[in-house]
Amino acid sequence: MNNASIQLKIIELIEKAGTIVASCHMHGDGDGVGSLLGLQIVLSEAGKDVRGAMPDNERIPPQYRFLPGQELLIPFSELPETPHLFIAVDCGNIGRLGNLEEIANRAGHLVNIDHHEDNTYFGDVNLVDYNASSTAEIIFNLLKSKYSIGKEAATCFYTGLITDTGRFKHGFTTSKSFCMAAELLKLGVDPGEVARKVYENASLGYLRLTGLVLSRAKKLEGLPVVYSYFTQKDLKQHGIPMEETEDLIEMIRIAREAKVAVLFKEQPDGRTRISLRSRDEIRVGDIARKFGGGGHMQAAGFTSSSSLEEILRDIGDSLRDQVS
Ligand SMILES: [Mn+2]
Repeated sequence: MNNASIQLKIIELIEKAGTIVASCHMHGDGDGVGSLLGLQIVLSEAGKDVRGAMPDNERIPPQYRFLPGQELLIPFSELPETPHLFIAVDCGNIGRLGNLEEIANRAGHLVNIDHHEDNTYFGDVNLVDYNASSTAEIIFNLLKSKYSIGKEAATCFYTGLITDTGRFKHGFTTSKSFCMAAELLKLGVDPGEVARKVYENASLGYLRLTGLVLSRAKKLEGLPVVYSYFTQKDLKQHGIPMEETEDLIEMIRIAREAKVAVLFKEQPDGRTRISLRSRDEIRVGDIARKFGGGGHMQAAGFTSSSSLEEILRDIGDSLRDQVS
């Protein structure tokens, strides 16, 4: 099936469904949360019984709490056990749905809408476009063919678009991304307001944590890698929840020496979450997958129980394979 017929199939499933459950991936980012909330607003306004939920009842990261539609989100305990339709957005694989995976598996139909290169096509219907800037772009194009989209949903999709493109600078930022932005602005989006809410909304504690992480930044001997770390103790000391650290790696990747930026985040269970960013031809997505993680070619991550030194050595070895 080509994308146009897949779109038609999904609209048909939405139109036929009694109850719909929708979710994004765990540790929701601007694209996941924006796509989910936008989808939920549009379908609710169209009279559909759609219930959006966050995996594992996670809270939405603070920089996205200005987005409309959050009052419509439903806690796990109140979700239907077997919805007619489950829509997973921005999820590379079904495990990314956390505790919602079981509901997705029981649903009459499972629709997978995503743009990750490592998507496993876990749905009965899969609308996956690796060349899309964001899942928000795919969902906006899907929904506008059938439903009306107002300022609130447009603001959600715009947030997905600007965060996943890194404000129109990462790969897959194309003329289509700018055309979509123009369409969303015509629907009433205030780009200044969204940018202020998402990017100029840090707490003082976050600034201090950023300072600490930057002061620890080091270059890996002989390789274009700059890395740093933070611990659970650092988070506690500065009063920062883990979900607020999603963009911290962006400060490391701007180093001229950093073709690869690595941030080690100590998890509550003692393991380490490793965030990776790259530029030029370096594919950190391959490295993350090698160690059981996933993501995009130039923005990926994995979790490990090894020490920081061991992980750095593994990353260095994998990188040498790519560079040589
Ligand atoms: Mn995305």
